[in-house]
Amino acid sequence: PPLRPQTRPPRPPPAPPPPPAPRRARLAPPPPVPAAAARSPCRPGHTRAATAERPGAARLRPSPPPRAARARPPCQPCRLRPRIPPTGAPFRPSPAPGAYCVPAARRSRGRAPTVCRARAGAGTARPLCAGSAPEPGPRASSARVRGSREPQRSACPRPACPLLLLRRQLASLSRGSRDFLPGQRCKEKKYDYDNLPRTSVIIAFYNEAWSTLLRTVYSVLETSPDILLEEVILVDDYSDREHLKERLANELSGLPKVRLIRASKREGLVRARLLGASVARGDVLTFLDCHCECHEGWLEPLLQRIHEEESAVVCPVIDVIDWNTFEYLGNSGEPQIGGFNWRLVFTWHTVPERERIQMRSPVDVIRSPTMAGGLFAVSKKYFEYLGSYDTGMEVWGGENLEFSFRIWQCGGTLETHPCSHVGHVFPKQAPYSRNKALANSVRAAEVWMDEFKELYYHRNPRARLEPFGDVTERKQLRAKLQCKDFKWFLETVYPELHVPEDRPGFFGMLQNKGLKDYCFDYNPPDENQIVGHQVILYLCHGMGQNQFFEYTSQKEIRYNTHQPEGCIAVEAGMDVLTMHLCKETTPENQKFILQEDGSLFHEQSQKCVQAERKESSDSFVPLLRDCTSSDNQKWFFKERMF
Ligand SMILES: [Mn+2]
Repeated sequence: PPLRPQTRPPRPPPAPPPPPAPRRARLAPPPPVPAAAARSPCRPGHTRAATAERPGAARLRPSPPPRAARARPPCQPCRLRPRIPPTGAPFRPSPAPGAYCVPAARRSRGRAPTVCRARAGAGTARPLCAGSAPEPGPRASSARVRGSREPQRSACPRPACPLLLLRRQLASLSRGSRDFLPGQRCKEKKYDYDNLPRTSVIIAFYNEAWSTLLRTVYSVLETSPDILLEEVILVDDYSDREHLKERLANELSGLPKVRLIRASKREGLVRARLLGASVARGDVLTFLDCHCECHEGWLEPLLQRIHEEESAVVCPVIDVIDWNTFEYLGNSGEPQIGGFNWRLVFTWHTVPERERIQMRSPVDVIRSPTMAGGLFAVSKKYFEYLGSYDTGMEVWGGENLEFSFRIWQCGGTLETHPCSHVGHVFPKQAPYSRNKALANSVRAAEVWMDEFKELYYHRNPRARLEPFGDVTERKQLRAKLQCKDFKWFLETVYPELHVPEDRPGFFGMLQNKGLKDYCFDYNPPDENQIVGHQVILYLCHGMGQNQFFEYTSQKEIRYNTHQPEGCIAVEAGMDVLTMHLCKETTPENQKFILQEDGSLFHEQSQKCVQAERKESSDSFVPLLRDCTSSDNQKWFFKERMF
C-alpha cells in the first residue's frame, strides 16, 4: 500500500497529564557537564558553540541576550554542514562556511566567477570543526572581501548546484514551519551523543528525479550530527534514467560519507534495501525513501530509543511535502499511528486513549500497530535476528505490513517518535509498477495471519488466485523465533480493529433476485471519508472491494473493507440507503433483518429494501418500499463469482 497523505480527523480533547507508567527500562538523562569539563578543550568531533544557546536555538529565539555575561558553553558534537539560516534570514548562497558553493577566488587569486564545488575528500568525512573550534577565519573574510551584497542568485549554474535549491527550500521551511516543528519539549531533550549508536542511512531509488533524490541526501547530511552518522548508502535499483548514471556518481563523489552502490539487475525495493543493508557499517540501519527531507533533530530521538531498547523499531513522524509545489506542509499536533483494513491496505489513525495513558510524556514514543512504509530505524543486529526483509517480495507494496506483523509477533515493538520529523513527497504515481503488491500482501497473510487470512481473502477474492511463491522459509523463521499468533496481535496490539464475523452465507456480494446481475455497491469518492453517500446497485463484479458487505449477528449490513467501517442506514423519513459509521451498539436506523425468503426488512421503518431503476436514468438503486412478494425485494449473499 502506498503512503497516503495523512488526513486528520478532528483532534480529540487534550488528554489529562498521564500518570507515570514505568513501561520500559529507560536510560537516565545524561549528567550535566561539570564546570571543569566546560573549561577543558573539546574532544575531536566536538566543538564549543559560540554562545550557550543550543544548536538551532537561533530559529526559536532570533535575538539571544548579549554574550558577555555567559559561561562557556558545553561541547557539542560537530555538524557536518552549516546550519540552516535562522528564521527570516535572507538566503545567501555562498558566504556560509563550508557551503558547497565557495568563491573560486579562495583557490585561485584571479577574478574567477563563483563556482560550484562539492567538498572534497569522498569517504573521509571531516567535520567542519574537527580539531578545534572554528574561528571566524579565511572563508568569512574572503566572503567579506567579495562583498556581503552578493546577489540572491549566485553565479552557480543551477543544474550543477542543486544545493542552492535545497538550501532555499530549507530556508523557507524554517520560516513557515513554526506550527509543526516538534514542540519545545523536543528541543529541550538532551542526548548522550557519545553513547548513542551510529547509523547507516539507506536510500534505495529507482528512476527518481534528480532534485528529490539529492534533496534527500543533502538533508540527511545537513541535519545529522556527524558523530551519529556512519554513512549514507544510496542503492540504485537498476535505474535507466540518464541523470542517475555518471552525473549522479560525479555529484556524490564529492560528498563525505556518501556511498553509491548499484544493483546489476532490477531487484525491487525490498531487495535493493537489503543490498544496502548488507554493506552497511553502522550499528543502526535507518531506511529512508528517496524523496524525503529530514528535519533538524530527526535522527537523535530514533537512535536514543534504539539505544534504550534494541528491539524497538522506530519511525519518524512523516510530514507531507506537496507534490506540486514542494512546499513543506508538515503535520501539526499529535502524530498519527498506522493500522490497516481487511483488504490489507495501510490506514492512519489518531492515537488511541489506551496508548495515550501509557505515554509518560508528550515526547515519549507512541506504539503503532503498523508502519506506513519505508521510513524507520532499526538495530542492524535486531533486523538480522528478525529475518530482515522477505526476499520473496517483489518490487514494492505489502512489505510494510509484513514487517510490522513480524516485529510485533516476534517480540519487538514498532513505535513512532513524536520528536523525529521527516518530510516525504507523496507521489501521485509511483515510478515503479505496483502489480506485485498483491502477491506481497498474500505472502504476509499466508505467513503471519493464521485463520484471519480468510477475512482478507473474502474481501479480495482475486488474492486467492495470485501466485505468491514459496513461503516455507518464512514460516520456518516464524517457528524458529517462536513468534506469537495473529490473534494475540489483534487483541494486544490493535484492539481498535473490528474483527468481522464473516458467518457462512452472510458476506460477499449482496445480489438481487429480480434484477439479477445487480449487487449492492458503494464507492466513496474519498477513501478517507467513507460516510454520507448513497448505496447504489451495480453489475456484480465478484472482486470484493466496493461490493463487499457483511451481514452481522447485530443486524448490521457492514461495509468493512475500509477503516473506519461503514454501516448501511436509512435516515428517518427517507427511502434511500446511506452509509453511516458503525457504532458499538447498533442504532435503530441501521438494523435490518435478512429473512429466510430473502427479504431485507428495515426494522425502524417496517419496510423492505427493493431494487429499482433510478428516475430518468439507466442506473439502479436499493430503496425502502412497502413489503411485497416481488423478486426485486429478494436478496442473497454470494461469496464469489465462480
Ligand atoms: Mn515514498
